[in-house]
Amino acid sequence: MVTVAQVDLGTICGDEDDMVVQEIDRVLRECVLQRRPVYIALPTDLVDLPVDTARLASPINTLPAVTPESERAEEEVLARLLSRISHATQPLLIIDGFVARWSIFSEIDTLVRLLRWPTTSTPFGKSCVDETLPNFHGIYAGIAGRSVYKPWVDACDLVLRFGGLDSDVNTYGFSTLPPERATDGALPPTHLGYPRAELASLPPPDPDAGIEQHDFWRRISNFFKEGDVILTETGTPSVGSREFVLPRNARLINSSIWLSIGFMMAAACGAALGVREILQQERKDEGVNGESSHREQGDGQNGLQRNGESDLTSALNDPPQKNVLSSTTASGRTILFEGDGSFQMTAQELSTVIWHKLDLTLFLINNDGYTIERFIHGMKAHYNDVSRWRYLDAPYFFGADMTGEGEEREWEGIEAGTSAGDGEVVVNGTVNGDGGDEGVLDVETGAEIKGHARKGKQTTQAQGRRHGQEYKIQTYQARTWGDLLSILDREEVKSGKGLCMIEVFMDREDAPESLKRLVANVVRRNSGQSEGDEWAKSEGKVVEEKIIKAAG
Ligand SMILES: Cc1ncc(C[n+]2csc(CCOP(=O)(O)OP(=O)(O)O)c2C)c(N)n1
Repeated sequence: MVTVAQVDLGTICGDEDDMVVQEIDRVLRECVLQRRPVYIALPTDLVDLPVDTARLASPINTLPAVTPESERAEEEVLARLLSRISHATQPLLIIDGFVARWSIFSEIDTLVRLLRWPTTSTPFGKSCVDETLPNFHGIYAGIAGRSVYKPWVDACDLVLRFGGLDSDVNTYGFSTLPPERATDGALPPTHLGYPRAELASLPPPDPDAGIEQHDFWRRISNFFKEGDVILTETGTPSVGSREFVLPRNARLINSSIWLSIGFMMAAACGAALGVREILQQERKDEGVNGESSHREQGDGQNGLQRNGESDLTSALNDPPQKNVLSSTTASGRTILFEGDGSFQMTAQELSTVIWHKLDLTLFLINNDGYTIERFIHGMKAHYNDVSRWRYLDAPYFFGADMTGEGEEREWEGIEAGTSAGDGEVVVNGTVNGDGGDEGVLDVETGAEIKGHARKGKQTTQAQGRRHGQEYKIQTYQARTWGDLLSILDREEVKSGKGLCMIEVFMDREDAPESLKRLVANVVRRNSGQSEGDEWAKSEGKVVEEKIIKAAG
């Protein structure tokens, strides 16, 4: 059953209107209490039924029912737990995603600080633990993670997991579920890695280098601010985002169970609308209280600059993460990482974003098709290819007014362009590394006149207007780290205001390391070989050593 409570109001007789409102309250209570969907069937002939409004005066009781039995059971569990906690010699905390659904960020934060145990997260639980804390060691990825991590976790004598979701994706093929019995014997080394310190010690990227999956996801963390809402679409963005190093009170939304591609584009609309409402509430409150609220932004930095041990430790003194994003914690930015294949499923939601003038920063990962699927099955298979869209033209198509005052359009760096006469340029360009794109472009607009030409690099800025209100549209393309860093350095991009689309080109056969490991392990398992140990000898081990070395 998908829903946790149901009622068909059509089965209640028309004159029992009190029963109708009681039933609605009962179902809504379960919805809030269990944080799960419910179902209310409302027949059209009941819509106009007058009901007594007296019940609206008192809020629905959403506290769980407490009985003497439940209290006794709670005490017993607590006593057992406390005894295990005080006797644990190699304990671990795993913070999973239902922590977000139950809004217990602050409670979890307090526990993590008090215990100071090694703490890890899961794909679904990403952002549920304050990643600035010194005892945070990134996501535990089981057979897809670092070779040192799994044996260490398997040797733990106590693993406490909060908000667990046991889907295959969230548990890396069930390989992260704690073993049933503790293991005795010599303990393996405890170097689980410190993502924040590793990010800080990465040397700057070569500006001329192409953008690759192995370090893009970690490096892009420098763009994040406290209180950002970040969404990552199923595909390499979702897998890659497990490498993010998040500031405090950032919220990461991904799918770790159903994985329908295109979902995040629509979800980003909802998230951006929610962020706007939170901020509008702030303005209303200011009006009521006559005082201006200020953002709780900690040290005023994005929290990523911390790297030394003492700096990391000082994070313990910072205020805990908030249970609910509020006008004082939300940055106002909604940031979506979306693959080109996924974007093609629900691109029309961009129209909704534009229509409602939502603030959205959209990183469109253009790797020419279904890359994650290529790795799973059919690296060169045609069914993993998609049509090559001109993604940055989408705002025009979906109704953005780009003709208003203050428009500024530039077409930069048309590759190997030679003049082909009045206002035209011949292009011998390379798109997605496969070369050979040729054609003629209009030099003013970048529009294709003949052949299959693409713009080398397109930068568009427009101050559109709709119903008299300004709504900024920006579009950019990044093929190298130099391109990307200069885009991210622009104040108007950092602000997160309006719609900002950044098309990031990556190789079609490139994937995050953990995806490569997972696939390699699954292939090995399917062919009857053992998991894990084999991996240590393979290419992934070399990459892992490089990361650890870079982090000192
Ligand atoms: C509705 C739906 N159709 C198909 C799939 C299978 N699927 C999972 S990921 C993926 C490809 C995603 O491609 P893209 O968004 O371009 O991301 P990439 O991995 O290439 O970066 C597909 C087709 C799915 N999960 N959901």
